[in-house]
Amino acid sequence: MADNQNLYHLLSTRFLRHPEATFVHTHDGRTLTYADLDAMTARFAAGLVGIGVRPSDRVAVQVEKSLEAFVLYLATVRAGGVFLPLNTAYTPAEIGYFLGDAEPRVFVCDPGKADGLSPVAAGAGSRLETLGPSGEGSLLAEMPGEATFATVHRAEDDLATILYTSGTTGRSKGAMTTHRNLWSNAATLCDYWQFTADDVLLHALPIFHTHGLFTSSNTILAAGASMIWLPKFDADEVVARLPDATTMMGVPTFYTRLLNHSGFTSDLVTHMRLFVSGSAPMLTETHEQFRALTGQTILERYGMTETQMNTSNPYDAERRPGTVGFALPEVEVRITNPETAAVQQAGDVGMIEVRGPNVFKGYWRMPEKTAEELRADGWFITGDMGVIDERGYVSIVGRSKDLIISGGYNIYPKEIEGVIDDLPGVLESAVIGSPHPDFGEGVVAVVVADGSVELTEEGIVGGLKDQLARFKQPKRVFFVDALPRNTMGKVQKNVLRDAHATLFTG
Ligand code: MLC
Ligand code: AMP
Repeated sequence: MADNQNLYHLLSTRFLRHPEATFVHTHDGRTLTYADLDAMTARFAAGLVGIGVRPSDRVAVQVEKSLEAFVLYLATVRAGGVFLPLNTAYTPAEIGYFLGDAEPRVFVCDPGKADGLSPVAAGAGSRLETLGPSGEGSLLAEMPGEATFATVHRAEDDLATILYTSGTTGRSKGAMTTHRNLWSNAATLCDYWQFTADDVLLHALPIFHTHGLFTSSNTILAAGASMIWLPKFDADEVVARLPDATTMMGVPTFYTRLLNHSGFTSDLVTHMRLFVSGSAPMLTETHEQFRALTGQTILERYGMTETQMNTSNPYDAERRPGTVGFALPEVEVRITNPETAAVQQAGDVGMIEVRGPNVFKGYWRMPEKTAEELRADGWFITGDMGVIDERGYVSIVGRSKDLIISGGYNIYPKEIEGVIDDLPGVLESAVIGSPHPDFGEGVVAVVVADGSVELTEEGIVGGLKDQLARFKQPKRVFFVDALPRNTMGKVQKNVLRDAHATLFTG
């Protein structure tokens, strides 16, 4: 049999070189070594097998960030299962779709949400377990006090995780990521960003997305480095813990909030080795403010759920604001004409396509969607428009997909419009993103009434409450007599964007 390609096996081969080294400091004062981590993942993996998780079974999880939640990810992978994390903001209606589509063996939710979610889990044939932020709930009672566990053998192309990403049309798609995908990106980023066992990452990202779960954490595990584990981004807490860290990764909102914090001074960060930003465009102005205050240049990189990290500004050479740097080692990036698929020259704007060991396997149970976006020869069509300059720096100049990125979360207007259009009294709607000083973009809905019921801004937002996660709900709603359309009948969102361009920025 070929060597075990299980991500956990590959990571632990590295981090167990120094089992006594610190893996994590939690916000509530716990410290774990890598030996502790290995023992804990063994217990959790044995417990998961005990409750029926077999290789390739999905384990879906919607819980608050905690050390136990992170160990659940590693243990699922160690047991050969497929980890499926879900945003804590999703409503039961949204969760119902994911569970119905993925049919997980086990669904773990917060104890406080169990009553509402138990019919949803039952409907999908999933066993329900609970896990709270302090380890409370039913799940840990299933874990043996001690266990040895032989990491389940996996081939490199076997699935390790599924992360759902919304679509520009219709249903959310489960991006299937393999052990090889995760391992290659972890090993590459560890080298490219020069992580060593001496690093301490301040981890304030959520762990239900690529950025917090893979890009940050797997890179640390590959380096045998340590983390300061915060439950969420809180600027006061980050300022208090930065002196103990050497590096931080975040979305642009983290950095704009830090720049607005009076305690964030250059003295606080002179010892820091690296600040990384991604998941959303960082304004050049933010890059410049950060550099002026701290003397450090944020390293911006570009990734996505389907591919993890694609490009990065260099560690040692010039980091150029407004660009996302070079294709990572082993990753190919090209620009194509969106209509003809012809490969463009340096300097020409077009569709960004990506190929490499980081590119996912396809969308769960959606072969047609997979074929639309993933070419047979391995190139993934990202939906981002970009340009590569003579020196190889990639810049993202727009998106061909109708997408809003708010505080690093992707929001697909189509999904919001569908729910608004179903509200009584609505004829149609258009959802756009407007520049927002905190979130980068803020969601705005423009609604046309059908005259049957009187509509108000509060009424529209209230009508979405049970159906859409709060972060997706419009921050403002406007009413118009008709949506602007071009001669083809297509809604002119650019006209609406222009009309509301300074809504949040004054
Ligand atoms: C919270 N709210 C948001 C929001 N986050 N609204 C819009 N966009 C967001 N991102 C709303 C809440 O619903 C609430 O509304 C109010 O803001 C305050 O909520 P909160 O929970 O206190 O917010 P806060 O903790 O301040 O969260 C903001 C944030 C968080 C920016 C810290 O959103 C965050 O951690 N974002 C990171 C997302 C991320 O990890 N993305 C990576 C995707 S991977 P109200 O009205 O009820 O008060 C990817 C690939 C790659 O893209 O390249 O990395
Ligand atoms: P997601 O589907 O949540 O993984 O989001 C991926 C999308 O985020 C990409 O397709 C880009 O549109 C966007 N993105 C990620 N990093 C950056 C960045 N540094 N600059 C601009 N956009 C980015």
